[in-house]
Amino acid sequence: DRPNEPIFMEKGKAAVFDVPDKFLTDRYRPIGNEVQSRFGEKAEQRIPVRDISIPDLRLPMSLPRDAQFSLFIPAHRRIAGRLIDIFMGVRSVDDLQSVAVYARDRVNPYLFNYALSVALLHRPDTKGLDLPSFAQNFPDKFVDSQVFRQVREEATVVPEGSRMPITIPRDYTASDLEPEHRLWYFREDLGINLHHWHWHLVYPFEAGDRAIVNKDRRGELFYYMHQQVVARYNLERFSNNLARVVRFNNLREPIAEGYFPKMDSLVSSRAWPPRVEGTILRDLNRELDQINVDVSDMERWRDRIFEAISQGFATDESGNRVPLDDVRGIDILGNIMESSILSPNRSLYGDFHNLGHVFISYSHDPDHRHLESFGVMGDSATAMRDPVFYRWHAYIDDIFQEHKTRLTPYTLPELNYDGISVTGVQVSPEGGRPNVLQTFWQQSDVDLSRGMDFVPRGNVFARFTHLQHAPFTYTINVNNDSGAQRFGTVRIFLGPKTDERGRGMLFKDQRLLMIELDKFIVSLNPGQNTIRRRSTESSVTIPFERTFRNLDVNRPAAGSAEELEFNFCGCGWPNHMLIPKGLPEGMNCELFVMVSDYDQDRIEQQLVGSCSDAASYCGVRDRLYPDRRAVGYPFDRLSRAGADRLVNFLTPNMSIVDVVVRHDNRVV
Ligand code: CUO
Repeated sequence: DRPNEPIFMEKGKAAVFDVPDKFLTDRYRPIGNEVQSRFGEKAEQRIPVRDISIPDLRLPMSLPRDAQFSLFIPAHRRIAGRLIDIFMGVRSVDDLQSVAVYARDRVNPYLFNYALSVALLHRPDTKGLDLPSFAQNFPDKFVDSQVFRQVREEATVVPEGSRMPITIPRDYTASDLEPEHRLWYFREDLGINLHHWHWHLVYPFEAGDRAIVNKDRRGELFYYMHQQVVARYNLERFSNNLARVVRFNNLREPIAEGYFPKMDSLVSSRAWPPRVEGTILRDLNRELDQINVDVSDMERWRDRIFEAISQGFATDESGNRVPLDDVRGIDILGNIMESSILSPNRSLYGDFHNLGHVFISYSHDPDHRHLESFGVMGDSATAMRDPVFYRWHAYIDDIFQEHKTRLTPYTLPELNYDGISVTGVQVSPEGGRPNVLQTFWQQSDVDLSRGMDFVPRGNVFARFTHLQHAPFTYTINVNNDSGAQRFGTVRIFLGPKTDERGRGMLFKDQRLLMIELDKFIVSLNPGQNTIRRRSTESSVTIPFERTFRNLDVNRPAAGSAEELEFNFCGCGWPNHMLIPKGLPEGMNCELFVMVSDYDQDRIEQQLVGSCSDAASYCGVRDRLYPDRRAVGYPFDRLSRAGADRLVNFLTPNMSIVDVVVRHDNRVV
């Protein structure tokens, strides 16, 4: 809580930890003035901290307390890696607590929160601990800064219990003059940004302990999660009469889109810098961040990556060939492009995607002459707010697709499931017509008090508006003619029926716009089977309550097994953003359902109690990715010859149905 405040120490202890003058009340007490204590007698629980010999924190402490912190900056990564190692290395939870208490008052708050979160997620003895929502600790990364003044006013004037939520305006970052602003509800959505921050927390690209990075298929998931983000964004663009996002493939070209975040950092007390329209990337030379890299470095790395793709192999540091084949190729390429420490050759292929974030986020002050920090693209909690995020990732995805289109298309036996046919598909929204999905606006409250420093204490809520849809149920009829019980994986995708000009789409274009809605295993009895599945059960999403975890509705009892599951699993697309907004007159889409052969999909492992309910984009904690197929299957490759449209691609175990997504512009 309250990242900028010191930890309260009982008398005497402060001397041991030696934090001079950090605590306002301590500064006044020696001269005899009575100052109101912020913690005082109201503390319900006092936690004794063991006095241990503290590891060397000089490197983590080299980042100033009031600096911005970004994992995209190589120097910051090294600092974070050191602190993670320290938190991972202490022997017991008690010792971790002592080091954490000590570090909390000395280390930059963003850095501290990140390193401790990674350690708590990865230490075997802390896996059951609750991580508070990041948006509650650092609300400054998620909402309009004007809210904070109102929150403080409310807290000072109104007693707890009578406080009313502060309403965050619906679209505060730009006006209708800016067409890109139509996408505000997607780019600035709390749940989407939390998902992205959490994904990168679960899949860090650098750490002293290689095991933290080396998770099953992490490079492939980097490709897939971001590919799906771009696909989802494009469906939202169609929902706003905008064409597909234009990839940012010429690093010398001015960036047409500007972005003005309207956010202030509560840690650095500085505004997040904006980027004006037409900004050009320039060579970076920032002494403070130890960054000295040219745009031409980026171009060289990109050319080498393209060369590896076209040759079908990368070259490792010893000069050996690393094949980029059908199975492992995409995972290796993901690590090369991102890049992570698993890249076979970082000196050759560089750090293309990460430094793209850095170049863009420093484009307003590339040589630090204005003493400005990075823009929103420099932080995984804020990057998705900026329209250029999608242009950058559209380009990254385009390079991945360069590899994917070179793979052998799936053959009929790789797609079909002998004896199994899908004979009918329907979606039924609650209180609506079949095959018509309904979206609308909803308001939810988030408690900001954890991240803010004010007295008297107590909850203060911010109310914001987000997209929502009527929950729906899939009904899928499957015929099993094999004469025996069989198992299948049901794969459900949604895609646009037509392109931005209203024309039918070729498979090679449409496959890139297919968004995954769900994936689950079914048992099929001989004969007719009817499968029913609710949209809230989606393997892509986490439940609405988990995104807005302070709401207390449906929150499991403290200490219960359900609570552990509830707390672990912050990674996952927010359920309220499962389907695109659609259009008032209805957006025409195609819903695709496939039942694949489970014998070829299966991964042998125990999944119980391991946080597997948003596995499609996030994988499963401490487990293998629970699907043997390439992620994105069957849309990750080109269609077989002669099947240039989705309808020709279908085998008997697949089916499509026309679905309309209709938007009601009211707050319901
Ligand atoms: Cu998630 Cu570029 O990797 O933001």
